[in-house]
Amino acid sequence: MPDSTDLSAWWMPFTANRNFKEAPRLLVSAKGMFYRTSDDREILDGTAGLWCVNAGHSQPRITAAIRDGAERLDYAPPFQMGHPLAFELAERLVEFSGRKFSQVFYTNSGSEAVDTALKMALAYHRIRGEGTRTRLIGRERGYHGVGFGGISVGGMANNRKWFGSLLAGVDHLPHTHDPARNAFSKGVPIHGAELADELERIVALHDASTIAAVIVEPVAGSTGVLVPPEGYLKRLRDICTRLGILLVFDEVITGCGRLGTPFATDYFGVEPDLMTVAKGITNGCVPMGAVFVKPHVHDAFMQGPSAAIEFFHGYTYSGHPLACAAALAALDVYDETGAFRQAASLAATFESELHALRGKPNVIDVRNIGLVGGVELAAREGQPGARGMDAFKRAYERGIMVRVTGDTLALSPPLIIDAAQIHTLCETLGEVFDDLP
Ligand code: PXG
Repeated sequence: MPDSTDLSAWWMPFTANRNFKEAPRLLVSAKGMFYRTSDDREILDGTAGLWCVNAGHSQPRITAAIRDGAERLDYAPPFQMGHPLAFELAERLVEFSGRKFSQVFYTNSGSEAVDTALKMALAYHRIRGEGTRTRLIGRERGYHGVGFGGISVGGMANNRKWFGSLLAGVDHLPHTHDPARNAFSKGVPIHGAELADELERIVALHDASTIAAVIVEPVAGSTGVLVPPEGYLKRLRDICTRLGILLVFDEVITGCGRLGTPFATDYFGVEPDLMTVAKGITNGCVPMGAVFVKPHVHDAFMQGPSAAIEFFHGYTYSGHPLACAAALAALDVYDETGAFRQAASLAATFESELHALRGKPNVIDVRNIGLVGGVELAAREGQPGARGMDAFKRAYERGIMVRVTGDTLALSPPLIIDAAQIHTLCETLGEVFDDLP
């Protein structure tokens, strides 16, 4: 194990750097459902890395595709140039979306996908002669990555308060967390569809003619797994449609099979105008994100002279050949292994194992949908987040990886998990809670 001085040069993201470097958790290899640590322990991956390795680690077909791809075409510029894999993948992704969307715009991360979608929404209205629509509406407790657009519409105070005045003209819907009515809901909670009507209140304040888009995570992940109340997303959709506001679903974690369907839009039967995707699109193996676009949005851009650039936006690595190779292989694997069906068929087991934690010390809520779970612990007096962090560390010592956000532990295992491994994850968490001060 390197000593702490060897670790100083990497300023780690979203990490208590000094605390981590005193007792580092180093992962040196991974295969299937397991990580291996630098002290040669096996860790059962309860989080698919960071919600991304949906087909399991070091998936041989994806690894081979990346290796072969690197040998064939290392890089190709995406501005006024192209390469075949990027087009092939775009077509496959459109197909993968059930042709709900007609185009994809590539980015390299979820944060970039979000900022791209927001810019697309603003430009869409302007192109159509509705340039007064400049406001963006997010939601309290939302997480949309770390770009200035994403943190502006996002609703997690710590991700915002350090960074100045952010984007102007942003407002927020209330979050949907309602433990008084919905604690220990299995799947979609019953109460709270009316919270979508808050959009009407915001519109009344600003006027619809000033609002470009509403962005929400269909299931909020980073804030601690908030499942949308029954009927909520449909109500948001109806209001947006009625008032000419674009609806963006941020599917960075809900996409690529997490709920047992290709996307949350399929699960809930509610369609956004734009959808942001990342993480599982390449099984987490190469950074990639994408914005999926409905035809009416895309077509609005395709009106001017054909020699004119339609959208002044893009990244050096948009549609990077290695990411495309990884994504194509990931789609093949998802398809051929029936990974999403497996996720769907394990969801009930996952739900009952997770809810068996009800009654353990300090457990104040359990939430779940598909292969996403959240277990919320009561905060220690005057120390929000401390009990959750302690639980996370103890779980890791006992050989399972979970995510912690505040005092909520989140589970989002690779879709290849089996029932016995689900049991191990939940049983181990239960043991951790039994001993946790
Ligand atoms: N949107 C959503 C909904 C996300 O969950 C992003 C955008 C940003 O993606 P990138 O690729 O830029 O990180 C995310 C990322 C957690 C956790 O602990 C979740 C994310 C990232 C880091 C931690 O739940 N999601």
